[in-house]
Amino acid sequence: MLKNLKKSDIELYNMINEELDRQRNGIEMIASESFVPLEIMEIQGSILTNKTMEGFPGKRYHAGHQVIDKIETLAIERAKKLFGAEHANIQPHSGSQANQGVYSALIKPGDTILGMKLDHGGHLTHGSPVNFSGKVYNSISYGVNAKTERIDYEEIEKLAKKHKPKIIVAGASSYPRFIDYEKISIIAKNVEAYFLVDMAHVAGLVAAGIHPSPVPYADAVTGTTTKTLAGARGGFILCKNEIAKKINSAVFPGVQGSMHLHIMGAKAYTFKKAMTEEYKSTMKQVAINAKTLAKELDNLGFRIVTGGTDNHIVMVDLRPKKITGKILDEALESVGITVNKNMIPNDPESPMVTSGVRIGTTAMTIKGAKRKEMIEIATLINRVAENIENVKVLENIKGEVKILANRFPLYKGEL
Ligand code: DSN
Repeated sequence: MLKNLKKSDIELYNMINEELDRQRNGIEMIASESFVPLEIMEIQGSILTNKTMEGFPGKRYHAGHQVIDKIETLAIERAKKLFGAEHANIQPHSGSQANQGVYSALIKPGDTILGMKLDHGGHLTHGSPVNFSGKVYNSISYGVNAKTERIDYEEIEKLAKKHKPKIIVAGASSYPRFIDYEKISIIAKNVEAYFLVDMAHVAGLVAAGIHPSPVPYADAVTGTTTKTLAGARGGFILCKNEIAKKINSAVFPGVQGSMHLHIMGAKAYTFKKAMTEEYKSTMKQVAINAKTLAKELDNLGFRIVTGGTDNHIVMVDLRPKKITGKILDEALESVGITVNKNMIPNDPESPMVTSGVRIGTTAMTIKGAKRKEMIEIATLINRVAENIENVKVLENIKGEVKILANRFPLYKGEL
């Protein structure tokens, strides 16, 4: 795929190959990652990248839009069909920009938004003080119940009544359980707030019918075509027809200028692929694998946040093993297992240290891993956790990781 680059920039070519080796020989368990089909890389590397285009199909600011109009319409229609949505905007460059688009379509700077706390599982763009969402808007946050570690719907209702937010946001980046979208939509309706669901992490599971869909309940739903959708690197917005015009003009010209047409083409393919039986059965396996991994880690003495998982995420509390997220994250990386340190609810450690790690099963499931491998991976993780300073044991585990990873060749003979 990179034969021309090899001739003109060997330094960069070698770096990309170094990363390919890492992806091939390691066990990838970052919850927001996946391995994309070759078609996605073909489209993202296609001549679509040459075109500049602003506006929407039939209403453009640059000439030469006939084919692009057809491709964007194809992506929009597929997204609507896949999720049963009235309207789709597939232009956001990322999930963050999709959220920015929805906020700027529906509310004004200084208005109140109510979203999930970042350290309880939310996302930066749901009102974190270090993000535009917490700087531009008056951000109030809800969290999880201290005992159950599940979303505290009573707290959402109390905060909504007290602060009268203009938008209530549901969705998370490190929450392993289903979210009751209907319940939050009723709370939003009662305080006359818009209801935004950011389903970036679970969009693929929603598409496959493994996870409840927020589409019937939310005014707007944002997502990414990466993560569980396992396709193009970008964002999208679904909404009711009633606010479609506002959403479109908030994305362009409100938040973005010209579109990324190579990514838009890849989004059209992502939505088609997500309608296939093959994709649905992979997503089913993603959820089975996450449940298996959670159960095995629990058996091995880790504490699983909320006691299990409904999606692709396993949140692990490391305190029973007397290590931090930072320590385990680094030790796992040294043997080729990639996870990320992550705050757990009411974490006594700082975000750079943390008491937990977040583990996701999407990428390895796409490679072909099943329950058997999840049991092996849990054992490997436990051996690393119990031998953090034993260089010899870690070296042996590194070899075992490579053997396991290579049972599922990535793009073998295809690149
Ligand atoms: N939100 C980040 C994550 O979940 O890893 C990246 O999208």
